[in-house]
Amino acid sequence: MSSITFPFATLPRTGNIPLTPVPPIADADRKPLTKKEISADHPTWCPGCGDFSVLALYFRLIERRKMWHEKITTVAGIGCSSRFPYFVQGHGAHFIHGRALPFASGVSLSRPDLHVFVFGGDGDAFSIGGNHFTHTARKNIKLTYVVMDNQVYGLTKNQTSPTSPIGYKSKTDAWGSGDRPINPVKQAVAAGATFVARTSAMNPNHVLAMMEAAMDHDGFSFIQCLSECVEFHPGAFDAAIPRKGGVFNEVSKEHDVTDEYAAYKLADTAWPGQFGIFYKATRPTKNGNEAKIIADHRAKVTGLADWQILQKNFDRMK
Ligand SMILES: Cc1ncc(C[n+]2csc(CCOP(=O)(O)OP(=O)(O)O)c2C)c(N)n1
Ligand code: SF4
Ligand SMILES: [Mg+2]
Repeated sequence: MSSITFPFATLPRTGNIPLTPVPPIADADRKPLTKKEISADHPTWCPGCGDFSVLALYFRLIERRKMWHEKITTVAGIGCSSRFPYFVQGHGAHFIHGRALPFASGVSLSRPDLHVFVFGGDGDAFSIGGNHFTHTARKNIKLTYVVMDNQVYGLTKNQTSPTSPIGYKSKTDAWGSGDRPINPVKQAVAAGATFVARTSAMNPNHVLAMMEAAMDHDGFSFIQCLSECVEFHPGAFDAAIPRKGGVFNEVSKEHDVTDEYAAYKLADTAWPGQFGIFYKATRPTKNGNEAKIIADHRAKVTGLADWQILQKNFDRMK
């Protein structure tokens, strides 16, 4: 048997080599991450799937806004759309079906300095994750949630989703769905989301503008992004695509985004509806509330390390 020579075996053993300190680079001098640096595996979506566009725009957002790896977290649940974090070279998690928001809430509350982005599908958000959607919205946790709404369960190959239109034929409704679909914008406004927008993956500039506005919002920002499933629900959004004879109606500049009832009414516009920011409000965030509780408490117990404060709390609960 021939012997294998490990190349480093010939290097002299030097013990602990002191590292040369590297001066930190000021943010202003750092180059933005490029698509090459932030993209991971080749996306495994079907050719033509609307989700490709959302991913490409997320990369553009990261580059445009000069966000670096240590400042972004990308979280998702389970579904075709929720494969998103696999394709992002960065911190994040492809979590449990419907549980992306609780996970992301923990990240946001413990690291309020991060931009937390959550991506997922209509099933993930409004079926199994429906309760989490409501509570994350009402608690106004600072994160951006982009629901890639294809009006179907794509990953599991064509079941009716909470946003499927009446009459939609699927494996679970062979004769056509008879259930009234939920309206994601109304759902978000009613739950207490403080930023609510609607866009379409077929309009890249608009998606980017909505993502930028959402990430700049201090609170729970929600975007319903129509994203076509070309495999199981092709043509679902043609009515909003001008080159297919549809109309992309943007929310009028006269719309008062602070008026909750106006947002609700606007969300009832006949299909394919309107696109833009429906609602935006300034309300205390859970991040802010918790930071205050922590600061007040720390002020009362000066001289103690965080672990000692925790220990004291546990002792008090005995
Ligand atoms: C707890 C649990 N229940 C059910 C499933 C099966 N499942 C995986 S994805 C999915 C629905 C996906 O639909 P959606 O969230 O709309 O994402 P899409 O695939 O359409 O992007 C379901 C029911 C699962 N993975 N885990
Ligand atoms: S099944 Fe539909 S949602 Fe899933 S990757 Fe294919 S086109 Fe996209
Ligand atoms: Mg879906």
